[in-house]
Amino acid sequence: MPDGALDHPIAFEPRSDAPQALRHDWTRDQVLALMAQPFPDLMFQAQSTHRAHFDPRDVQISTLLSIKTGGCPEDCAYCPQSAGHENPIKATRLMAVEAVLTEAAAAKAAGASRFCMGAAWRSPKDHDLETVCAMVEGVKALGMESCVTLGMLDQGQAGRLREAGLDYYNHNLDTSPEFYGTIITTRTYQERLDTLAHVRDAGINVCCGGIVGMGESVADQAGLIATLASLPKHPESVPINMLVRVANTPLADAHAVDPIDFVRVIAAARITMPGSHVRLSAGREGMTDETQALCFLAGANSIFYGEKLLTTPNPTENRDMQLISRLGMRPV
Ligand code: SAM
Ligand code: DTB
Ligand code: SF4
Repeated sequence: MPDGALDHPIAFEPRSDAPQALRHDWTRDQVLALMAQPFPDLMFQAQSTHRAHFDPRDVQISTLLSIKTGGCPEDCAYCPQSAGHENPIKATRLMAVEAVLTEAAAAKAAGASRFCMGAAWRSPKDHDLETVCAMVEGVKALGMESCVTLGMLDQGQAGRLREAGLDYYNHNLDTSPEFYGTIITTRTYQERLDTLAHVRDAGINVCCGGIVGMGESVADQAGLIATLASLPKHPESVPINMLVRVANTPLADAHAVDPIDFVRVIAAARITMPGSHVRLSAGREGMTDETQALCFLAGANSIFYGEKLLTTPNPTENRDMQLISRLGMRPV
């Protein structure tokens, strides 16, 4: 342990003021006003909210695996798995259940509590869904939480996944309703909202967030957060991704995001969705430890853990455990 921080844990005392009632009526302008505050005020508000709902030392740890890579018919401009982009990534078939469970067991041994499986589909075919259900059952049997992201679902498919014991379904809104059409044309924002409603109605926890750094305005970032925070129930898990600029995608040359601006988006997610886990998601490989520390201070309390996301690199497990330890935080 680099600094012995975990040898001297601070006692956690929740703030005396009770957690505030959750709001579901955030407007884009209200979120913009939040984000435009002086940084010290924004961070104070985010910290106060975070501490009223969570132990600020805890970082939830999820590991990702791409169970079916590439060859995707959708045209998401950020994504290396779209078959429509130049020199797309090689497409693979759906992995075998046993191979997936071997990876899940390794992730558990490395310290992950949730195993997230992603497939590059527009929506799952029925026979593939059965295979994924067997994976979900196997992950559960290992004593881990399960999450899958398979594209659009109808109500019956969501119900089938719930029956198999699925804990979380990841389906992102990605950006604001206004900016969305410049990023994806093959599926609508409303279709995404419909899938989220099916997942919610099936009784599965919702994991839903978006991406920062695709050329959107601050108003679009606020619009994404306001839309998420105005869902009938807040997503239990809110992944905030910093765009990973992948060669041969239309966003390969997007402008880099100012890390402070990124922290402001994390803080806005924390303040508007106080009881949700906010995940500092893709993009950590290119971030300094100090930027990540600011994200945790702004209320991020979950990460993707393991050297690969779906197709792109993530920090090594060693680097992450050292950072968590240096900050006196702890994986959960
Ligand atoms: N195909 C399914 C779908 O789109 O619903 C599931 C997998 S998809 C890769 C899951 C999410 O990963 C996307 O919605 C997007 O938010 C995120 N993502 C994909 N490529 C990314 C990139 N280059 N940088 C940051 N986030 C990315
Ligand atoms: C999410 O919001 N981020 C993850 C997960 N949900 C599935 C995916 C990030 C993908 C980054 C690009 C890649 O590795 O292909
Ligand atoms: Fe396909 Fe998902 Fe990538 Fe879009 S984000 S191209 S749907 S894998």
